[in-house]
Amino acid sequence: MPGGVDSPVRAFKAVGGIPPFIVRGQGSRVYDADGNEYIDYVGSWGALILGHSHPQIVEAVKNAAERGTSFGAPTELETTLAKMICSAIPSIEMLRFVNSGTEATMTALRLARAFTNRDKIVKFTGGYHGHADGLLVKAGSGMATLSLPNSPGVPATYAQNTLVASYNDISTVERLFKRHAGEIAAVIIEPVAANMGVVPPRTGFLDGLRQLTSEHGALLIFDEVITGFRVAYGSSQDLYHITPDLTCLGKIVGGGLPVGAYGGRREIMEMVAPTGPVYQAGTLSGNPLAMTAGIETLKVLGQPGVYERLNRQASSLERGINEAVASANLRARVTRVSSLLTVFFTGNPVFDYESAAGSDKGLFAAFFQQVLSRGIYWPPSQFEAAFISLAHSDEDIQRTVEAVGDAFQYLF
Ligand code: KE4
Repeated sequence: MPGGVDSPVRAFKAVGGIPPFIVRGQGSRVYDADGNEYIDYVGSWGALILGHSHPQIVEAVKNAAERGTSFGAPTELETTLAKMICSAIPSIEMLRFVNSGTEATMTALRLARAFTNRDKIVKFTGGYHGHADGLLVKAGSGMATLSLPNSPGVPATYAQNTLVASYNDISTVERLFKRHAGEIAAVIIEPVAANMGVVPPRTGFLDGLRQLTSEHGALLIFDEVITGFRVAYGSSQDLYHITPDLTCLGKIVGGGLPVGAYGGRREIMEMVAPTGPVYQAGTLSGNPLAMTAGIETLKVLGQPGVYERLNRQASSLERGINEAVASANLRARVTRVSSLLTVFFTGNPVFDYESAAGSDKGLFAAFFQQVLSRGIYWPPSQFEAAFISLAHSDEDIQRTVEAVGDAFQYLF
């Protein structure tokens, strides 16, 4: 297996050392093959917002498995989860389940091109939307981690239809619409950037995108694979009061099993086969186990007080780390949106990929190794988000703050 992993970021190339091989997860903890225990802030890259092996999910998935793992035929489970998502996110009038966030964004772009009859799309430097060919242009996440701004193997003909703007700079989008009037099918954005590290949208930025895309007959696609059901039950579009034309989901809606979804305005979604000509299919799409895990996850997230608790825990972690930064007199800063946060090792403000990339990645790597040795499993890249789950206790947060403080004292 290339790098011994099934996804590049897991190989720890950016932070050094051999990654622990995980054998079990329970609540906020993961355990490796050498018997070490860690407080986990990766949480399967955000999917496990309830924590590992949540009893309600495990029980439901076990029962579902006894009834069969996949049929390749319609089931009521898919409709149930679809209805839960549509009622949580009103801009999604119809949706289709797929097996990953990549499939969701790839299909959303195909659909946008078919609906508008245009070829070009706009993404943002440092935005990551999965590994579909046309999106591996100046991408974030693992590509930024490995300093691979673009990927070989993507034909120039694909890449030339992907235009790149700067996150939080609406003028760079305006210029693209002026230069390519009538050619842009869609703008795809992570409403809260999380694949350059966590970078919140500046006031007015998302509104500006909504206005520009509407004026120019282009679709606005919110890639909420990370932020969907993470930053609020209604996702980013509820938090920032923006209505996109299409939304992509993943991670949380699968409750730890492989799921992606794309959805939006009915008139657009009805173009998807078999009701329309835009083809997309999948053997295991909407499979009973993933649907069951998703349904149980959203049942828990829909309960009162859940997001208040997530945000409270994340806020106390942010406060504790900021205090540790101050007492170590460090050039570092924490950015946080709800229960997503990143520690950037820079003294400058971070508002886009360039400023995020100005962080000291060597310091980040040293920080990562120090907290790992103190039992904290932090995301192994400066360009990723740390995820707080409902399972992270006050004691977990306190222990993490102490470990971070000790690491800073040791390092600086
Ligand atoms: P997947 O194909 O990995 O399920 O989803 C792709 C994707 C799409 N959109 C956004 C905003 C995403 O963050 C992702 C995937 N996220 C990364 C972590 N930043 C997955 C972890 C990995 O690549 O191993």
